[in-house]
Order: sequence, then structure tokens, then C-alpha cells
Amino acid sequence: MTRPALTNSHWGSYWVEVENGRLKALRPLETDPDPSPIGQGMVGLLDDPLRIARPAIRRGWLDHGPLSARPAPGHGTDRGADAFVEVGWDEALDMLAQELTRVRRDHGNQAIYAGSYGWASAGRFHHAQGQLKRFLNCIGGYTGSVNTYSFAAAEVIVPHVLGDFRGLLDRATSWSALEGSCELFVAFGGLPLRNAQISQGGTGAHVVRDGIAALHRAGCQFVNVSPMRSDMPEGIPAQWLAPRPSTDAALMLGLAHVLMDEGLADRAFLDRYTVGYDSFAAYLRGEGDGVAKTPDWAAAICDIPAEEIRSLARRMAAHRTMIAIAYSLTRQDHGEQPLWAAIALAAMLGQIGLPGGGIGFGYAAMNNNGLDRRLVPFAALPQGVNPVSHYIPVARITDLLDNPGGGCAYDGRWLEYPDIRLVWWAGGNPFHHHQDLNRLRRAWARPDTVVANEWCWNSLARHADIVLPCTTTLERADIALSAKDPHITVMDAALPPYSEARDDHEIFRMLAARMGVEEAFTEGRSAAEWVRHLYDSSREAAARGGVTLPDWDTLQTQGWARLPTPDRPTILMESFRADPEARPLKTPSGRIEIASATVAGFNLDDCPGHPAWREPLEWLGNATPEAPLHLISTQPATKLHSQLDHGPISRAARIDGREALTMHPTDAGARSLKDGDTVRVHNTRGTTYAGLRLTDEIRPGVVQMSTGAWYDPDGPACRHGNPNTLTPDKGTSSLAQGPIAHSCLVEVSAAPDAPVPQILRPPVLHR
Ligand SMILES: Nc1nc2c(c(=O)[nH]1)N[C@H]1C(S)=C(S)[C@@H](COP(=O)(O)OP(=O)(O)OC[C@H]3O[C@@H](n4cnc5c(=O)[nH]c(N)nc54)[C@H](O)[C@@H]3O)O[C@H]1N2
Ligand SMILES: Nc1nc2c(c(=O)[nH]1)N[C@H]1C(S)=C(S)[C@@H](COP(=O)(O)OP(=O)(O)OC[C@H]3O[C@@H](n4cnc5c(=O)[nH]c(N)nc54)[C@H](O)[C@@H]3O)O[C@H]1N2
Ligand SMILES: [Mo]
Repeated sequence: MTRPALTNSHWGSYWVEVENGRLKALRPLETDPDPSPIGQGMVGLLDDPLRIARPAIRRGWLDHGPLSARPAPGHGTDRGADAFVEVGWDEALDMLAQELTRVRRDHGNQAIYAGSYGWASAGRFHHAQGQLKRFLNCIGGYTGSVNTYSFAAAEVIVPHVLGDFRGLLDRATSWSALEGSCELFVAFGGLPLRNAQISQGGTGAHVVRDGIAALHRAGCQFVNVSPMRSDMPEGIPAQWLAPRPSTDAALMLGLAHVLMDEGLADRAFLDRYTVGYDSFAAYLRGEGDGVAKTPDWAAAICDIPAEEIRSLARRMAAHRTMIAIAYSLTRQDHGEQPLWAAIALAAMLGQIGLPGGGIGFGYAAMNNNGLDRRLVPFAALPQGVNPVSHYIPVARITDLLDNPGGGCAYDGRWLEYPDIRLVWWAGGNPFHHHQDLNRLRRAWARPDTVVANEWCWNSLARHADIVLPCTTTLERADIALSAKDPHITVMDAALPPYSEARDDHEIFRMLAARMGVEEAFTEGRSAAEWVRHLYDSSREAAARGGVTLPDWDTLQTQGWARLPTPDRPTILMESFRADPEARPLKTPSGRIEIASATVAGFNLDDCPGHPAWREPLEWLGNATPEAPLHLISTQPATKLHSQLDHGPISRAARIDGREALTMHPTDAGARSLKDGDTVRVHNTRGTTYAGLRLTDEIRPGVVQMSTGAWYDPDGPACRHGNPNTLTPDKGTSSLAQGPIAHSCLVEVSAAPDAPVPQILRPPVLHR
């Protein structure tokens, strides 16, 4: 190979520089106008002391066998606190095969939970969850999960309203369609560029900074509706409206009331393209509950002056307006409502389907929302068929483990929780992503066995019984084929696997051989043959859609290629607007359902049949002296979730080795706290320690922490700054059951004697 090694990641494509067998640097691909520094966070990590070198078994599990993990009355397990014993691959896989056989025989396959939610790594073939699920389907299946932590509420409500969710997400009105036509961009949750560093499945070019700048140059005005002023890029002037967190639905209802009241709603659009406006309007007038949703009513909830609400509604009606909703608005209690209310508001403006107007979801949440791209159905590793019918909404994991035989309501159904005996995670980190980690940790003691495929000793690996060390993307050959990005990139094996680490695929192949299903699992292909097969099938699928991809050899020589841009900029729901009879939505009515008879028919008090205000579990409207501040836990600027938290980029942003907590100087003054202090952030669920950062770019009464600090438990506290020791573990509603991390009250106090973080030291390992 004459070209340097290339790699791709969720944070971009890089040329890989290796020196003396070690990763030296990652140089961004030359096509990237705005590369992310996150990639450099990998340097030094591939062979550092936190790398998992050999299979490891938790001491207690090894000594006493799986059933010992079940807590006897009066004492729990040491899962998460125990030492580990390193063993050879044969020993580890023999024990695991025996345990799988026992669990299946005694309890059935539904006793295996392998929802295994998480972002793993880019790469079409070496996708950890895909490999895990394919393997488990070869031996009779597993209990799985549906929806995401990102926007579960949207995934469930939007199909009732617009007939589809994912398909619409992929057809978001593009930056180029907005440029020159959008006059007013109202961004609920802002446009935080730090989040646009990420592109699921990889990217060759970060375009959001330029997209926003081009709109600004074309005369577009921005409104940043967010508790944080810094949610707008520097240099882009924006009106800042800072509502109380978790009250956007009320603000939107107030805006809708103005449109209705002042005759600004587009009746022709509502009549032709929507159903249910009349019952929504009756709710706005307060016909059922006696409460009119006026701007004054909204102002009392969201704390934006009523006059500002009126003036914004009039501006929205007078201009071509894009209503943009950050994903974060759906990760709060009743997270179904802000998005549904925003769709109703956009329908009242009558601009859906026009360039520059309508509704958008997740601009700047990731790089790939707002790209013009061909939607090619790339091939993925087939997962086979799962014979187990049990599943959970993904964020109900603690309830599942805690409450066998119980269940939950979900989208008009009742889901029963099976009795889980074995939990398996590959490519996700529940001790990063789940809420109320102290509660998860207690429930996590219940299963007999926990298995994790990981590459570093993070909080997931430390909470497992059987730890299987996997390779990183830089140690295996793959290909990045993201349906969300126009770039196709070769991912080279730039380095040999570290120590005894194996590819996830190879780990499952070795297990499949022990379980008598190797042929079914591999279909006779090696890993290299699979990568080639997925590429060739994808190339054929693309050709059928009129898109020519380079042949394998050409791609390997060039390293990367870019799909041609579509002829016309993408406009969400353009074809529906052009001909709603010929191209109806996939809703029962074929139209936008401002009110949904289906949702109304579920009879859920926490999610009625039209957008509505429901008081969140925790918000500034019910703050207490014990928990007077609203904590939002946003995405981290220096990494992707918990990935690379132990690397140089993430560590450089720490304050005394802990995550930062952002606070307004007024709130700090009231507590005699100053910038740089170590603080204790606490509520009844738990505590986390943090370093204080003062800024006037945050609404007083609101504090902010980024997610991703490796959970470092010390009793109910996290020494390191993981906000999920504080967040509540409740579903958005009995419709979607999504996570509600952004609805959380806390108090902040000085903590001069805070414990020193321990998690960046490797665990105790015996041989
Ligand atoms: N408080 C709060 N909590 C949140 C959020 C919030 O806003 N606030 N946001 C939520 C959201 S939107 C999300 S999507 C989740 C994200 O939660 P996750 O996706 O679970 O978080 P990651 O840290 O990305 O986890 C990926 C894991 O995969 C591992 N990994 C990487 N490559 C490989 C591989 O090749 N093989 C294997 N086996 N493993 C690999 C990494 O080491 C890492 O542990 O967090 C959620 N949690
Ligand atoms: N660098 C980086 N980028 C990422 C990720 C990462 O880990 N690191 N994760 C990726 C993933 S998986 C996802 S799902 C997306 C998530 O994308 P989002 O969910 O949009 O991201 P957040 O950072 O949680 O929230 C965005 C902003 O919403 C504001 N906000 C919070 N609560 C409220 C509220 O109640 N009302 C209003 N109006 N605003 C509020 C906060 O100020 C915050 O800065 O990000 C992706 N991008
Ligand atoms: Mo996410």
C-alpha cells in the first residue's frame, strides 16, 4: 500500500501516523473544513495501563460460580468493587459457553438481556452490537431493547403525528435549502457546535459551522431558546431567550395561542394537510380544563415575558421560519410534548414543505442533520431472526433487572419483564448512559452473570464478571459506509491487536465454535471476506439506485470516495406538500395529526391525544430548599459520551481531575463559591463531585455538567463528576418511556475534602 493508513470514527476521518509501533498522531482528512480535535484523544490510549490486555474474570464469580452473584439477604455482590483474575481465552470462553448453556437450559433464552445499547465504533462490519446479536440469534435469541437514549420520545410520538420518524430524520431540510430562503431560525435548544463534531458512522467533512455561517450571511436571523447563551456559535448574533428548563412545551403552546388568537394561523394549510386542529385549538382556549394557554399563562411557567412570546409569534408568522428542536428537548419528562407542539406550531405557520420553513429536529445535534446526500441502502451484517419476543424500551433497564414478572406500558401495549439471569454488553456503556446510577448499581447485582466486551477498563468493564478484551478500530480492517454521510472510507488496520485483544467478531466466532454454531455464525466467510462482501453488496444496491461507487481495488488505493450530491437541495415533506392525496403520510388520516385518535385511544393521562403541557417530575416550578437548582447534563465537547474520557483531550478540560459544573455567578455568590472550587452536587438520589466554572452565559438557577466522566463510585457518590448519579430514572410518559436526564433538581455545596478520583487507575488484576 503506497498511501498512509486511514481511519474513520464517529468524530471524523483521519490519516494515521504510527511511529515505532505506536500511534503517534491522527491527521484530519484534507476534505474536512472543520475537523474535530476529539480524535487526538486516542493518542496514548491504545497501550496505556487502562487497556484491557487479557480476558479477565471477577474474583467472586470465579471463586463461587454464577449463582453467588445473587445477593443473599443482608449482603449484595461485589460486582463493581471486586478484583479481577486474568485467564487465557480458552478458559474464559469455556466458562462462558458453559454458563450460556446453563442459563438457556434452566431459564430459557429470554433470560439473556442483550439490548446492549450504545455507540460502539464506526465501521460497517466490526459493529459490536450487530456481532453480539447475530451470535445470540444463532443460539436461540435474547431479550432486546427498542429505541434510543437520544430521542426515544420522538421515535414513538412522531410516527403517530407524521407517519414516520427515521425516514423524515434522514430527509431534514438541508443547509443549502435553508440558505437564502430561511429568514428566521428559531432554535429550541440552540445550535451547539460542540455536538456537531459527531456523525454516527463517521464523516469526511464537518459542515455545520459553515452551514450556520452561510445562513447568517444570507440575512437569516437566529433566536436561541435555551438556558445557555453559549448554545449559539461564536460570531453568530442571536436573540437569547432563556426559559426554565423542561418548559418548552408551555412556551410553544403560548406561541400557538397568539397565532390562533390573532388570526395568524394558516387555515388553508391546516385544512388541506392536517387533522385535529380544532381539538388542539379548543385545548388552547382552555375548553376542557378551564385554562387558556395564553402568553401570560406560558410566561408564568417558562419565565419568558408574555410580551416576548407575543412578539416572537408575530415575527414567526411574518417570516419564513424554521422551527428547530434539539434532541435534548425529548430527553426530559414528557419529552413527547415539545416536539409534537413544535410540529403543531409549524403546521399553524403553514410553511412545512417549503424551502427555509417548517420543522427541523437535531440541527447541530450531529453533523449529518441537514446534509444533502443520496440515501443509499448500504448492506449491514445480517443479524438473523430473534426467536425471543420479549423486549424493553431501552431506558427501562433498571426496572427490568429489578422487577422480573413486572412490566411497563409502551405505545399502547403492555410489555412484561422476563427474569434476567445473564446480561451482555458489547459496544455501549450503561454506567455512562443510564440515569440514577445508584439505582442501576443495586439492580445490576441481581443477574447471575454479566459479560462485557470492552477495550478499556471503564466503568462498564469494572461492573462485569467476564471481561472479553476487544480490539479498537485502529487494529482491524473495516469500511465506513454511513447512510448518513456522503463519504465512504477505508478503515485500515494501522496497528496489530494490542496484547491478547481480539475483534468482537472473532470473539463470537470462537464462542460459536464452542456452541456448535460456527458455520451459521460465519457463513463460511473470514472477517476480511465479510468486509468485502458487505462492500460489494452495497455497491450493487447503490448501482440499482443510480449511484456508482468505486470498485473495491480503486477504493482501497484511493482510501476514500464521496458520493455525488443530489441534484436538488433536500426539503422535508416537499412531496407531501406538492400532492397530499397522491403522497399521503403514513398516519391513519394520511395527514399531519395535530391531534391523534390513536394516542387519545390509549387513554394515558401523561400523554393525551394532542400536544399538551404536563408538569415535569422535577423543574424550577417545584424546586425545594434541598434541591433548588435545575441541572442539565449535556453532551461533552471533548469526547463522545464516555469514550476517550481517559485520553489527553478530555483530561485537559478537567478541574483538579474532575468534570466541570457550570454555574451563574449569582448562584455561586449565594453559596460563597468561587471559580475553580471543588463542589459537591447532590440530591436525594446521589452525589457527584465537580470543579466549579462560573459564567454569565447560563440562566441563573440552572447549572450544567457534561456527561461522560467515567463513573467512579464511592458509596452513593461519584468522585469523578458523572451527572447520572443525580438524574431521575423515569420514563418520559407511558407512551414512549424515554429517558428524562434533562429534568433534574440538585443543590451544590462546597467540598474542600472531596475524595480523590480513582477510576483512572487500573483495577486490581491477578494472574
Ligand atoms: N445524564 C445524561 N445521560 C445521558 C445523556 C444525557 O444527555 N444526559 N445522553 C444519552 C444519549 S443521547 C446517549 S446516545 C447515551 C450514550 O451512551 P453510550 O453509547 O452507551 O456511551 P459510549 O460511551 O459511547 O459507549 C460506547 C462504548 O463502546 C465501547 N466501544 C468502542 N468501540 C468498541 C468496539 O469496537 N467493540 C466493543 N465491544 N466496544 C467498543 C466504548 O469503549 C464505550 O464503552 O448516553 C445517554 N445518557
Ligand atoms: N461532542 C459531542 N457531540 C455529541 C455527542 C457527544 O457525546 N459529544 N453525543 C451525540 C448524541 S448521541 C446525541 S443524541 C446528540 C444530542 O444532542 P442534544 O440532545 O441536542 O444535546 P445536549 O447537549 O444534551 O443538549 C443541547 C442543548 O439543549 C439545551 N437544553 C437542555 N435542556 C433544555 C430545555 O429544557 N429547553 C431548551 N430550550 N434547551 C435545553 C442545553 O443548553 C444544551 O446545550 O449529540 C451528539 N453529539
Ligand atoms: Mo444519543
